[in-house]
Amino acid sequence: MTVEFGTCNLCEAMCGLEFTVEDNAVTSIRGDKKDPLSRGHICPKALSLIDLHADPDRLIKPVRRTDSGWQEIEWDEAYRIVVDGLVSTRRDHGANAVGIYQGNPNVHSLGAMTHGIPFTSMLRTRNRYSATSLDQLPHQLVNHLMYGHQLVLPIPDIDRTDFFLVLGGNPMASNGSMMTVPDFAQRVRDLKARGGTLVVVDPRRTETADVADEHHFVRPGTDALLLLALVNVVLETGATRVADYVDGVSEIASFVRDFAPEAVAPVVGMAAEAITDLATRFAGAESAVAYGRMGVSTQKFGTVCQWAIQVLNILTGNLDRVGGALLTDPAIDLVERKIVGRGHFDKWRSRVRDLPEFAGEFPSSTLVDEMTTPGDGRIRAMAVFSGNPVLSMPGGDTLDQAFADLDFMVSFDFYINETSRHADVILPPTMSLERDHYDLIFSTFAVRNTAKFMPAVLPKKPGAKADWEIFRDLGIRYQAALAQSPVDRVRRRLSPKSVVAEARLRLSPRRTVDALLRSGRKGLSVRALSKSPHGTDLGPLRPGLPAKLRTRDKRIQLVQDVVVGDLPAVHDMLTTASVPADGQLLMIGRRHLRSNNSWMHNTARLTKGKPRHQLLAHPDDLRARGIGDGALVTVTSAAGSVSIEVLASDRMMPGVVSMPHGFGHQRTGVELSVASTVKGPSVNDITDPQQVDAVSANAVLNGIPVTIAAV
Ligand SMILES: Nc1nc2c(c(=O)[nH]1)N[C@H]1C(S)=C(S)[C@@H](COP(=O)(O)OP(=O)(O)OC[C@H]3O[C@@H](n4cnc5c(=O)[nH]c(N)nc54)[C@H](O)[C@@H]3O)O[C@H]1N2
Ligand SMILES: Nc1nc2c(c(=O)[nH]1)N[C@H]1C(S)=C(S)[C@@H](COP(=O)(O)OP(=O)(O)OC[C@H]3O[C@@H](n4cnc5c(=O)[nH]c(N)nc54)[C@H](O)[C@@H]3O)O[C@H]1N2
Ligand code: SF4
Ligand SMILES: [Mo]
Repeated sequence: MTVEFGTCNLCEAMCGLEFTVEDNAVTSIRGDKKDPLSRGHICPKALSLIDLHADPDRLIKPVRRTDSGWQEIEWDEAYRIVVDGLVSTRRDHGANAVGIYQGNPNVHSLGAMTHGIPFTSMLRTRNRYSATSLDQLPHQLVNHLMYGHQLVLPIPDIDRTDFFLVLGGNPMASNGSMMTVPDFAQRVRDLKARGGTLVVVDPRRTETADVADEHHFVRPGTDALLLLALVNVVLETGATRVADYVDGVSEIASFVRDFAPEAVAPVVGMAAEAITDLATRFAGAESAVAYGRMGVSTQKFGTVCQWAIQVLNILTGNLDRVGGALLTDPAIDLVERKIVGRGHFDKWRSRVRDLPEFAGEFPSSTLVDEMTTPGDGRIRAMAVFSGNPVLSMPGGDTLDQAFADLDFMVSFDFYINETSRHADVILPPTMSLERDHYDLIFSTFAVRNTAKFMPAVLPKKPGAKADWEIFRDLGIRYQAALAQSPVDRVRRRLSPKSVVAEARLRLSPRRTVDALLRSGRKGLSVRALSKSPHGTDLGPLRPGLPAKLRTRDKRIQLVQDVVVGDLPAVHDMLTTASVPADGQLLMIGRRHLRSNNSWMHNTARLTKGKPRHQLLAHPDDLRARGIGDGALVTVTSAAGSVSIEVLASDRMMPGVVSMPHGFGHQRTGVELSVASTVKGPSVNDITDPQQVDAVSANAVLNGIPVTIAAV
């Protein structure tokens, strides 16, 4: 028996874990009390790493879809089929005929970062999609515009703040996002113990609202009004503390003049006095920070919301203040080292709906159009990397059919899921206990600077490959096949860039991380980090502006034309019928501690307990429709309808219903050995791919008008 230490990669919190290993198996997992960031915190998901490792349904070797079912094949054969499929599609229909989707777990895997990215760039397609545009695209766009780089993200200094305002985030269930914050609960207890205040704004009284000092309901999709009103009060009362590297304050004052608390209150659903009071306390606090997550990103005015949050923090002097929002100093600085580019916006547009790219990706809400609309440039083949678009993207039903209609498809996944079931070949990587880990991404978003290198805890199963090995093998074969392709057009595209990419593929993630650490400022290395298996503490976040700005003039311009161009539409909510039509309700999403997006439903240990898929609705809304608690209802939106049980809950704002995403597993006939108790339809059969944030084209997953009726 040995005891090993490492990091959980299942969500953004980066919890330190202590593993007991016996006979090549992990027999117990505990929170690592000595981890300087997570300090022993752990959630129920971490334990299910044991189940994932042992899961008989997990693929170890590649499988091919045949008329008589799935067939296990050797890696060489799988590579040959995949290279053939990708190269022939590119040869016959052009590089853009191959689409790619990079799902959420990509950013949680070191190998997918170091090797998946060079591999996907070899495909040279403009049809790139990812979970970004179902999620945090407005954050990245606002960072890019205001701070000059998509990853220059100010992080709430939760451990020192006096006033924490959370809009549309539920870290008690999600464990934090765009803010790596393990043990949120303890951090909130500490905040309160030092006399600080936590305020939550959410259309549902969430688990986070339960631990807050104050919770305000807000009508879904109207946060932009609320935030502009908060800015209005701050400016009207002269409660500003603006740094000298900020431009545009007087213009902002004129933009927000029409958004006084009295004007927005009836639409937002909060009293005008409460809005004024919130703004006054926020601005008057020694330090304060506003933070908004999924609920304010994946809604109609996602970009305006994220922008207004920055404006509020900046005007009140809380950007770059201890206890406000601070930039991080990760050991591997993706921004400073130019490992990730600053991003670009609207350099080109999508074929069917003319939607803007961001950092070379099109919005996921238009993937379905690009797959189904005939014509030059239509997607004929897809490569899906750790994702499940059929359940995670609006228009899931149509996508299901679109995936079935492709000429060729490959999935990189260790499960046959609702999307990969359409693949010609599935390439499964090892799971996290079997691979080295260093968190490149979430170290950049953490509330404290730390660094940890986790060596693989378990050996690979016989015949298995790590994701980086798959990308390496496939990338080299793909390049070779392209070079032999008789089509000149293709050969000319074998640029020196591809040669560099191939060289990068040959370096293991461990060696890549080591090289990056050694060439960094802190004189670290994998060896040095390995001496501190619990993690190396690099200290609290520190102020660093304007030096750390990536804007060309090292200044912050508050007035961003592409964003303020959407303000008239925000203003329209005050005059037009923004409250849904008679009988309509507004639907929002939901996450639970014992769920993880579209997967992990086949671990009995994680999913035990009462069902969690139901539509939550306020008892008054059910009574008004003559619907009993527990009844089966049809939920209908502009995009479609699904049937689901309702659960009466006075935690819901009246007029609002909530349905979680990631369900809908029974639709497909994907059989699991573990009897899954997880039932419920996929909410993305009724979210609408046509509804996007007008600025960024991010998906609208919250604030969807629906009607409900008893079945
Ligand atoms: N309506 C609605 N829709 C939503 C959301 C919402 O709130 N509401 N949330 C959105 C958000 S924020 C996100 S991030 C997306 C997530 O949606 P997706 O990007 O589709 O990601 P997951 O659902 O996490 O799917 C993960 C797949 O990756 C596989 N996987 C897990 N780990 C690995 C690995 O290490 N390697 C490989 N190759 N595969 C792996 C799993 O088996 C699973 O099949 O959903 C979005 N969709
Ligand atoms: N256990 C678990 N943890 C997870 C995940 C998971 O699936 N399960 N997913 C991970 C991923 S991919 C992500 S992106 C993060 C997301 O992290 P969070 O954003 O913290 O998680 P959500 O539960 O989606 O929180 C969104 C909140 O917004 C509220 N909301 C909805 N509409 C509105 C609105 O119009 N205005 C306001 N103010 N609020 C609104 C919802 O009621 C909800 O409470 O969680 C991560 N962590
Ligand atoms: S909170 Fe996230 S990182 Fe921590 S144990 Fe749970 S799933 Fe893992
Ligand atoms: Mo996400």
